[in-house]
Amino acid sequence: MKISIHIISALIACMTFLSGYAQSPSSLKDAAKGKFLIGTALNHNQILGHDTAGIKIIKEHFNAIVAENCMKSQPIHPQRDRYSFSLADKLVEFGEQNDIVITGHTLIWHSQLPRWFCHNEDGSLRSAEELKAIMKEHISTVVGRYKGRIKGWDVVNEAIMEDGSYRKSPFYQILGEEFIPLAFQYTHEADPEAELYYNDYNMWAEGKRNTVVKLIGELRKRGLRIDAVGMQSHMGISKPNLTEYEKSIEAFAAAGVKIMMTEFDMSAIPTERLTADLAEGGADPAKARNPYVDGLPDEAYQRWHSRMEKVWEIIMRHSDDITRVTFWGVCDGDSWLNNFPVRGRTDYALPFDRQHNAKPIVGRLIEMLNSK
Ligand code: 9MR
Repeated sequence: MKISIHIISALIACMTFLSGYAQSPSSLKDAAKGKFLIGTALNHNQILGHDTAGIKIIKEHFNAIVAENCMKSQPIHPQRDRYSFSLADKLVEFGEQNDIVITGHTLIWHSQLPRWFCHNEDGSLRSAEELKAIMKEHISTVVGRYKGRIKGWDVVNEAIMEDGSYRKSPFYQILGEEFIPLAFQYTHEADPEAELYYNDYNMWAEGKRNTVVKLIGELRKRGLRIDAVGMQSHMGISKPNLTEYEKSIEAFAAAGVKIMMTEFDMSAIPTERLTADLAEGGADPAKARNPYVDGLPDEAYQRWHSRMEKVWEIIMRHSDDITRVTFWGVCDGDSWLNNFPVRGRTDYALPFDRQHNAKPIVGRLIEMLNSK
């Protein structure tokens, strides 16, 4: 009798363990719960509902979305007196219907910027007063439209160079560094509840890191809001140096803001390959530019997978300071890296493949998130 009671309690313990195991989260967003949001960027096909397989993945794995393109100034405000909100409206509705956090990308950026924004019809730069009025009108219209529905905005994107100097964009040429605090002020006025972010690529670079830290201090000194810094995190297979990347996370956290990986992806194509093959001569330049057109060799996948793990070890180490990790696209076929730095090539930069299957890295990231 005693023995059978032992056996029963052992069985119960075993079943409890197994059911606990079965319940441990199997999606990225569930595994990341309580740590940070897990996001992805939506393209037109997803926003319009055409990419049904992509949408299924978005709903299953992600609890944050951002527009890959449709909220940038060119698409959303193509002419001075004309806005085009239809895609952006749909993105926001999709987020709300599916209980997904929406962030806005991006208000003030030198790229995908309609020419009229900073230039007069004769090609000359607008006056400071005129540009301020245009920025204010643009920001209050776009941010105001989605007031209370968008958690936070990439207010300014890519304004600082790797050496720490300011990019000589039309905004800078007209207003100097002042265009940044102005943009933060206008955004806050348009939606006082919205979080405000400064977003940039190559944030591992020392010069850029230092100027971003100074910028945070300057905004705060003026009483302006800045909640987080967006480290875009477009990673290469051998660059950047991950120690420098981690130093930037630490520096931004020490400056008192949260950190978000806002455009995470990792090219599987070694950049050195093109240069080396072409330099050797005799190599097929087309092949060097697009080496994995017929599929990613296992060895190249393993290299990508283990570097992803290394980056995510850093992310996990700093998860208390990180509020969101957003991938720049859903599946490999969606990635901008298929057209950069070489047009029309086949890259493998995202956690889901071209057939919409999860790569082994998805399971590994879930495991890493669950074990933290
Ligand atoms: O992924 C975007 C691509 O579809 C656009 O053609 C490109 C235009 O510049 O912008 C890409 O997204 C960029 C993002 O908005 C800002 N950081 C760099 C991203 C990749 O270029």
